[in-house]
Amino acid sequence: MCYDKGNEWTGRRRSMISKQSPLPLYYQLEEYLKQQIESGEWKPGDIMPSERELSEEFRISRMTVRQALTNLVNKNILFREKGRGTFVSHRKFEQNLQGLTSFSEDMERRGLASGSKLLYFEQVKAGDQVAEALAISPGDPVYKLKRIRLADQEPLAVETSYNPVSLFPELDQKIFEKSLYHYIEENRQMRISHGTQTVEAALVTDEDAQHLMMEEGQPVLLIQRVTHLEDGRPFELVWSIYRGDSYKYRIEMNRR
Ligand code: 16G
Repeated sequence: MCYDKGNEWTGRRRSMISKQSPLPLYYQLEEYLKQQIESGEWKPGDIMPSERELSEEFRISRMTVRQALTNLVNKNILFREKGRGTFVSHRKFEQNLQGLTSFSEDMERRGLASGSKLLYFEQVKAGDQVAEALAISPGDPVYKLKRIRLADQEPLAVETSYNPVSLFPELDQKIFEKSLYHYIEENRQMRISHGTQTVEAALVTDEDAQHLMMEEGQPVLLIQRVTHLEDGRPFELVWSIYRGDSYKYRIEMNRR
């Protein structure tokens, strides 16, 4: 992290906190630090200056600094590690629960480059659960694949999908290295219409922790989706595991 950027910067920073302002000092510092993080000056994983450094830097009490840092920790913008210090948290992507979008579309909307790393791609016989979700018979062939979904090269999710071979006999791994939804709608000219999704909390497995560059046992969001074509046929059953520190869902609610 570029904490010490020389005297000019130090002076500019100090002037961000004004004792003349009607706003409380902790709040001014909190807003200032938040803005530095949002602008990318401090990046996820960066260590924050210590309370002592900040209090000397901004000429405010350590109590005030502590309050600003604690508020940012409570908002998950920063996190503390015992004996190590305070760090900038990973960006949390907010995902609206209305609308049926693909990972590629979600990333594009955020101005990020979406990517996929295919871990495996194979044809297997559908088990009972998969067959039921995809409205096929047990034993029917399905594609089974697992891919790491990347946002600007950073792993954000791991997805395990099942797709009926009968619907797409020609699918190959190249399609999953890009966008499945794009392929279905643009190349196959089929219409994706609706889906059902559940979201639950889980702890990451050792294997997925490695894919997502997380510590094992950390929280993740486990999302299961079944998606249908316009004629009602289900074309995918997907389990997505999103980093708990990177993703949150937003639900708009109307009372009536
Ligand atoms: C999203 C979907 C997943 C779908 C994929 C298609 C969730 C939780 N899951 O990741 O079900 O298969 O998008 O993405 O949103 P693609 O078109 O980029 O391949």
